[in-house]
Amino acid sequence: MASVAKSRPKQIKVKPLASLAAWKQLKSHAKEMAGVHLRDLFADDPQRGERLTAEGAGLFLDYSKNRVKDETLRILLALAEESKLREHTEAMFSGEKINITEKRAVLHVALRAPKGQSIVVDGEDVVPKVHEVLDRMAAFCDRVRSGEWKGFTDKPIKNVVNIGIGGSDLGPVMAYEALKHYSKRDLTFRFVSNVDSTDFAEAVQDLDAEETLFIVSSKTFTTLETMTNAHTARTWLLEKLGGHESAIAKHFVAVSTNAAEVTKFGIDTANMFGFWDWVGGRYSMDSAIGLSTMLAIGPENYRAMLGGFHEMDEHFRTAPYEKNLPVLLALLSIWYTDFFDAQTIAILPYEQYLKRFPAYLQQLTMESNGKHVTLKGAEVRYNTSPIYWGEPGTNGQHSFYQLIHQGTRLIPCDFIAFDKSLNPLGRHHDMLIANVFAQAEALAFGKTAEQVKAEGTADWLVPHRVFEGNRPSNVILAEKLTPVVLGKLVALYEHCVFTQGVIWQINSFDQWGVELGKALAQKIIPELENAAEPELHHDSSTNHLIRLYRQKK
Ligand code: G6Q
Repeated sequence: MASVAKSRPKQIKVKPLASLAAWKQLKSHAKEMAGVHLRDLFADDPQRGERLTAEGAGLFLDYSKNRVKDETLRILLALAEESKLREHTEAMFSGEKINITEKRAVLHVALRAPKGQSIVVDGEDVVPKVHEVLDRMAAFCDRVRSGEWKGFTDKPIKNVVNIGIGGSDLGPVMAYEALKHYSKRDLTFRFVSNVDSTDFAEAVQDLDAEETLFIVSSKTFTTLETMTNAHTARTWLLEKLGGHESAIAKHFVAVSTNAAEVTKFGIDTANMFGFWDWVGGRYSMDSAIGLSTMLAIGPENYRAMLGGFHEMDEHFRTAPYEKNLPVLLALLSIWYTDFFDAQTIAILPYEQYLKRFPAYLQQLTMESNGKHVTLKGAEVRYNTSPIYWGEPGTNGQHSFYQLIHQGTRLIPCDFIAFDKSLNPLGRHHDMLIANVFAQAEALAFGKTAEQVKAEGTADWLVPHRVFEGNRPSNVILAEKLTPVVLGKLVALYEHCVFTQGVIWQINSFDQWGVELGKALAQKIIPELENAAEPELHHDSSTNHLIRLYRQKK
């Protein structure tokens, strides 16, 4: 846990959100927009589908199927200005300690800053340090990928197991899956995160220890799940390799900020790749936490991915807000969350390789902006982060899309699709993309009772077959899923989350909400394990559950 400031550090001065002129205008404007249908908005403006689009860093955004008029956009953009988004953005990019509750800079943008750029934190330029680690990672990856790095029995590495959780797992898993097309296929990758022993057991059950490399990824190197799994991996490896402690150095490397704990574990710090406290866990997939990604796709592709991140950083920082993709996405999400009472946003990638992207975004969005107090510590009087969720298309269409089309809730959707498939096969890609466009069209325009009747539907059946439409969506298009494009997509949502946080006036960079459960688990572990019946001081339900488990285990 970070050191905590005694008094609240200075912040950029902004009036409380509810008292901003734009916020008040949005309140009354929302009443006006409640009855406006997308059918009419499109009918009134034949150019709408071309006009309400934006392009940034090579990504194309069609946001025309949102329940907005020009006036809505004008006020939303004014809200960004009134919230001093520019000033906040500069504060982040220049390394100010904007994570005030942990007294830390928030500098994931430095992880992809090109050589020669300078970003100073506490009097030190961090960009050269970033590149030094990247160079060390590249040299290591080259050795493993070429077979030069040998295990204890002199065999080259064939299997890589990343052990980490949360920010030290979700990014690596997502990126590995997303970029599998570019990966070295004779290396097997596994990811172990859960403290449930099944996760580890299944990950290694068919692996040869002599050819296996474990990456212990943990910023703090104290996380319960990761350290438990790392010790289990250590025992597993030693058992298989005749108990020789010296095997550890050949089969374990670490990614961490905590050199002391890494050494205690037995990993040589020569095989440790560092990062810094200004990289938040959920913003760390492009730090050394991406070591498994680099091993999979190679240093060149990895650097290309960083280039994609950086391009989106520059777009976010410099593009006017009316053409700024992260800002537009954020403003639209706030519009629905706070003025239409939308509880969730669906992320629907029409690209099989992005199957873990929604899960990755769940942490990025909800751990960042699932907050109930402002930076000043006041209870918020509006909704903050919606629930993000999703599955890749077209699978979702055969399950939960029913609710999105005809249910009682408003669920804004982000469709993500690509002009080209990485595995073109016959007509598959046209069919896939036809489904993206069809879903967005169906959600927006629906099907009226008259249309249903005109198809000869029996009167009693008509209501069941009506689609009311007016359900908003964004369509994000890119050429094809490359490392560069993945970097852009992740940075797009990172800056969207940042913009949301600035407007909601919350700290997007701490996560105190995960602490209480962790602390209670530490208390309960000995109560489950002690041979003697422990004295329990929980509530009656927790006490009862503990006793039952002890009887039955
Ligand atoms: C992310 C969170 C959290 C963190 C994990 C793993 O922003 O802080 O998900 O990444 O708890 O932490 P360690 O990397 O320290 O093991």
